[in-house]
Amino acid sequence: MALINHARKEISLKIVYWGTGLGGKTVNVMQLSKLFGGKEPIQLSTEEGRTLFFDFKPLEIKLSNGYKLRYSVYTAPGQVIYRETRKLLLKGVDGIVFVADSQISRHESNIISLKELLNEMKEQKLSLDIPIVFQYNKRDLSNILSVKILRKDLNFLKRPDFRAIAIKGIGVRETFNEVAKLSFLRVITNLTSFRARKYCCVQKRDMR
Ligand SMILES: Nc1nc2c(ncn2[C@@H]2O[C@H](COP(=O)(O)OP(=O)(O)OP(=O)(O)O)[C@@H](O)[C@H]2O)c(=O)[nH]1
Ligand SMILES: [Mg+2]
Repeated sequence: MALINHARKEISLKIVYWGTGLGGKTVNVMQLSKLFGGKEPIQLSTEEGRTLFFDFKPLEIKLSNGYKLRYSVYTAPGQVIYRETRKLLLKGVDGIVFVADSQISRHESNIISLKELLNEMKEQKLSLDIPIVFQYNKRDLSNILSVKILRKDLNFLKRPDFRAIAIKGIGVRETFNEVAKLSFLRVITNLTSFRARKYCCVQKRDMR
């Protein structure tokens, strides 16, 4: 859930990169660091470079009204055994990037990972309006599925999607920009309708 601090003029949002093991989530976050600069990502990984708990990257964007948008970007470890860690990482999420591995051999794992995400969102009663952006990664490899098939099998909710070669930084910025924009807009929309509801309640009370 977004944290809004009007005194400090800060809005903090949590973004989680989710997807099957070795799909390219950590590479995305490392590329974000190159693209946006700022503090180096914090990595908690095994010796082989597999994410153990999460990777974390803070990002800051200044708005024209003087407010700062702070994004806390996490990757959820993709290996099957880290299910409990993934669950924890979804708490308070404002936007999700689902990184799919385009390789034919990883298709089943993508589907399992997506099912787990949707189940988990349901279990944790996370709102269905939380933005999910799809990224079809590893488009540089030869043994990959067409985007048409990936869309049909994974992105049946028809959310925004992007092709990527994360290792070369291709599609990384576009994917992040989209989830950053959508999660921010959702917070603003919810805030506005909350204020409107509050105003309506006051009006009704005054009319009694
Ligand atoms: N060819 C190719 N390889 C990629 C691409 N993106 C990532 N990789 C490689 O895929 C492997 C796994 O990438 P990671 O970013 O560590 O994957 P992950 O999703 O974080 O994996 P877990 O932490 O185990 O869940 C690494 O060897 C990367 O170099 C890509 O676009 N193309
Ligand atoms: Mg990783």
